[in-house]
Formats: sequence, structure tokens, C-alpha cells
Amino acid sequence: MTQQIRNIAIIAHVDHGKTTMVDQLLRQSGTFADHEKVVDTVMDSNAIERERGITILAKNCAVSWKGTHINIVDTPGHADFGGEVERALSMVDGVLLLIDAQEGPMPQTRFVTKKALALGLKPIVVVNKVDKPGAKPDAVINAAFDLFDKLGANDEQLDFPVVYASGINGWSSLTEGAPGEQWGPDMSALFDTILKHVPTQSGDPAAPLQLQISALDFSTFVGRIGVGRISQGTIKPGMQVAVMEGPGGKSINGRVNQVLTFQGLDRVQVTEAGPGNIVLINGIDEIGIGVTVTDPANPAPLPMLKVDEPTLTMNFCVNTSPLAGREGKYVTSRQIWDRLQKELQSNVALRVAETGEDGVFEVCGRGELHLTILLENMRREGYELAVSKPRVMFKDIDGVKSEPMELVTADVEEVHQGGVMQALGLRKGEMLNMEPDGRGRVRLEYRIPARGLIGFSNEFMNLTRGSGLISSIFDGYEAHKGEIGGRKNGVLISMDDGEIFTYALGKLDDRGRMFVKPNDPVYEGMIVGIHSRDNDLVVNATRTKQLTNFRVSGKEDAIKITPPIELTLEYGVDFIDDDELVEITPKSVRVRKRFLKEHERKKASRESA
Ligand SMILES: Nc1nc2c(ncn2[C@@H]2O[C@H](COP(=O)(O)OP(=O)(O)OP(=O)(O)O)[C@@H](O)[C@H]2O)c(=O)[nH]1
Ligand SMILES: [Mg+2]
Repeated sequence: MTQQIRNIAIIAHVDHGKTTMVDQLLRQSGTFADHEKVVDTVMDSNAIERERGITILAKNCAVSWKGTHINIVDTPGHADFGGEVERALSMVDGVLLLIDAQEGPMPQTRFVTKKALALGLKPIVVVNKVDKPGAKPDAVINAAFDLFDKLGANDEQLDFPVVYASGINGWSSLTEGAPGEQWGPDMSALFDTILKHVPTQSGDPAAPLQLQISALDFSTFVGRIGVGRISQGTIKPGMQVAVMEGPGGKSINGRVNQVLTFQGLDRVQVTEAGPGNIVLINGIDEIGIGVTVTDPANPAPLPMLKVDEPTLTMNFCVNTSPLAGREGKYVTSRQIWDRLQKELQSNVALRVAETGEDGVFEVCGRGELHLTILLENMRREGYELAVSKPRVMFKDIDGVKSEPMELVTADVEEVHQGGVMQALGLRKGEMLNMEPDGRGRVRLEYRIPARGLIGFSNEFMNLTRGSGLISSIFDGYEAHKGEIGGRKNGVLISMDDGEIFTYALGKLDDRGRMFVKPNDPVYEGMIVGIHSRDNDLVVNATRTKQLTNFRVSGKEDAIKITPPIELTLEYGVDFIDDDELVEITPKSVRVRKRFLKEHERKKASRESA
């Protein structure tokens, strides 16, 4: 069975068009039958990916072009999922580095390029979205060259092939065309470049098996699934293998159950697979990221893959609010713990630990999005829980308390530049670069403690009236930068259990912005709004109009209420302070004080002072 194979990953910054490109590669390689209706960005297959239009998990598919089997890994562009990209790179021999023809290289472009170059891969640069009116392909290629050079690319890597493409319109070309026109007939220029420039695997099918596991999946039918590329040897269902944690590492023996390969969007069982192929195997539950599945008689283990350490942690707690248990199916400590254990089966960058406190678990991940996506999944499955404000994870480096740093790129309108710069400055950000685009927007680059970014996205959206774009990426550790101030505003706290009344909201309207609307249930200690001043205020949100002792006037009858802020899970997590929690149920998101009674809060703040 000698089949021509190419393995590629598609890497880029968020939204530069990876998943859309995969759509076209699937379509134009004849993967779908003519009558088959296929949704856009078909690889974004889970519900949250579809709703948000972002890729969260790296996923494989495979197409056939001129008789060659091309395995394609679509990767996420958001920085929190950088670990997914790294692991995807470990199973391919080439990458398509997509760069938006208008935006040019962005922070995540830099991150993924660095990883690809370090692995010795020779990226194919795809200048994508050249259909955009603001496209400047020449400048983008120059910027890509500079980036490669800065990242220490060798001569061969610097001599990268370039393909121009409009993924959404399904065409590509090796040469630049005129703005507004179609530069090529279809995707064949890109396909042919892949065949020409991506190396084939040269492993010997008769050698001892060597298959490194780069990704995990889980199914209730077959259990744990390992995904990886065979570098040498041949694997068959039912085979006895050794699973080794690197040379000299732990080794266990096991038996492979099924072997599957990717075909289009499907996984198909095969009777054997040889060098260069990307396969899925099941039957061995001890399989983990980075292990080598090899021949027990002649083991050939590869060094383990490094998995990124988590940088952010949050407490996941049993919901103790007076409204607990009304909307969720799973509410106990045990149920939350079991769900987290299941998540660990495939969510590689996640860590879960028990704390000294009953019903409180420490969950560590790669960033706010990484953790809020897990929370979103849990609430959809019927879980109820409460979470604390995210904290960064400090690290002791040679006796120095160090903290994670982030590189931030903010793209804002010039009128908002001052406000954004001031806010980043207060959060201990250091400006690295500032570049106006000559059309009223400016791109700011900062290096900032990850701590300073917690709670920043809501503020950034306010400062830029929703028109700003911001992205950040982990950039190593540095000595602790000292105190960073917290939220500037205090909160409005309900003094009672009950229901929100319109009358009460009218009375509170000039105190700040509310999170609640009439008839919402509320409890003592729940946060009903943002105070316009910096202190917390306990308020009566359940008050109705008293019928006696009131001078009736037209003015008071027409109660004016500013519409409330929609409290999403992300907003809540971003908003809360250390002494507050976000309560999450399948139907509601509420914010509350950790201590619901005022005297408990006073006692706690005295004790911490
Ligand atoms: N003008 C133009 N827009 C495109 C093109 N390709 C994709 N888009 C748009 O860009 C947006 C992002 O596309 P995706 O394919 O989801 O991008 P992605 O890189 O997979 O995004 P992440 O996985 O979240 O990093 C969508 O709104 C697409 O419609 C293109 O060739 N031209
Ligand atoms: Mg995508």
C-alpha cells in the first residue's frame, strides 16, 4: 500500500480565513457529492464554534488531489488555544501560513510562525483575502519576510513560496492580479504548491512502529482516542504495542483496537496504515499527549511533546446562592468534579485540583477564553456552578516571583487612542510600537503583565465604543511588576430577597448602570448594578411604590429606566472582583458578593486588612 501522502496544518491569526479555506479545499477536491448541501466553515463543528464563528479545537480532515491524499489540520487562531496549534504542528510536514492581505501579520501570526520555524518546517505563505478593498499584498509579503528573518529563519525558510488567495471566493494564484478582479480560476494553484513544496514522509513501512500521539479525543463507545502521524512502520488493528513516555520514560503494553484514517470529514476504519499517514487509534486508555506507540520488541520512542503550562486559574465552586438548583440538572460537588475529570481526557492544557475548601475546585487553563468556553459547555449540559475572578499563576524562577507577560495588539480609532493608552499604562503596560494606518485608525503594541489584562476587555470595549480590536498572546515570564489597581467602580448590592420592581429601578437609575430588569429574581448580596462611584452600595431593588403619603405627580408615574447591561458569562468573569462570584446556570448568569450578608463582608474585609 504505497499511497502518496502530504500532511499540512493551516495556521494563522484569528479570523484570517483558515476554516473558510478548508471549506474550499474540501469542495474543490470533490469531497462532497454534487447534491450534498454543506454548511459554511464546516470544520467548526461544535455548537459554540458555530455560534461565535471561531475555531476552538484543532481538527483533521483529508482530501484527495491528483491521486495524493492530503491530511489537513485546521487550527484555532485565538491565542488561548496556541497549545492546540503546537500539537497540530507535531503531526504535519508542512504548513500553510495564512496572512490577511489587509491586516498583515498579527501577534498570533508571529507565534505560529515561530513555532513552525523552530520545528524546521518550511511554511507556504498564503496571502489571503486579496479580494478585500484595502488589500496590500506586497506590503504583507515584505512584512512576512521581516517576520521570518526576525524569528531566525534559515535561508531555505526565508525563500518561502507565496500563493495569493481569496478563500471565500474559492480562487488562488501564483501571481498578483488587478484589484477587484479574480486572479485565478480556482484553488489549483494552492493545491499544486502543496504537492510541490510539502515534503513526503520517507519512513520505512517495514521498520519498527513509531507513532507519536499529538491529539486526544474521546468517545463513549470506544473510550480514549489518540491521533498522530506514523513516522515509520505499519500499524494494524489488534496489534500488541508499547506506549512509551519518551526515551527512558515509562512504558506500558497494550493492544490497539481500531485504526482509522481521515477521508473528507469522515473517519474510516482501515486494515493497516503506513509511514506518513495520520491515524486515529483506540483501545488503549492510558494513551496521552506526546507518547510514542511503538514496537514492544524494538521500541523507537520519540521525545515527549511539551504541553504549555497553564497561566490562569479560577475556582469552580458549588452554587450556594439562594436560587441554586432551580435551573440546573447537575449541581453537586461530586457532579462538577466528575465533569472536570472527563474534560481532562481530551482538554490537554487544563489542570484541575481540589482545594482545602469543600465544593471548591481550582481549574487552571491558558486564558480567560479557554476557561469560559469550558463553563459555557458545562452550562449547556445542565450544570450549575459559581466561579471566582481569574488569577494569573505566578512562577518561581531562580527564587524570583515571576508572572506571565502578554503581547497586546490593539487596533483603535485615533480618537480613542488616548484613553486606551492611559488605561494600558495604568495596568503596567509598556508601549512597544504605535503605527497609524493613515485612514484614521492606529495600531498599538504593548507588553503587559497578564494580570493587567484581566477585566480589561469590558473596559476596552467601552473606551473604543465597541469599535476597537484587541488580541494578546503569552510572551514569557518576568519578575513581578508590583500592584495593579482593580476595578474602578463599586457595585450596587441588593439588600433583600425578592423580585426586581420597576419602581425601585427608577429610583436607582441615577446611581449607575443595572444588570437586572423588572421581575428578575434577586437575593440579598446579589449584585444588581455598577455603582457610578468607587464604593459598594447596598440598595433596595425590591421596593414597590408606597400607596400612602405620596404626592402624585405626572413626573413620578413615568418611570425612566436605562436599559440594563446584558450580563454574559464573559462579561461577568471579566467584571468581578476578588470578593465576588459569577453564578452560572443553564438559563442565567448573575453576579454576587462571595459573602451575601453585609456583616459577613465587613468581617471578611477586616480580617484581610
Ligand atoms: N473578504 C474575505 N473575507 C474572508 C475570506 N476568507 C474568510 N473571510 C471571512 O473572514 C472571517 C473569518 O473566517 P474563518 O474562516 O472563520 O477564519 P479562521 O481563520 O478560521 O478563524 P479562527 O479559527 O477563529 O481563528 C469570516 O467572516 C469569513 O467570511 C476571503 O477570502 N475574503
Ligand atoms: Mg477557524
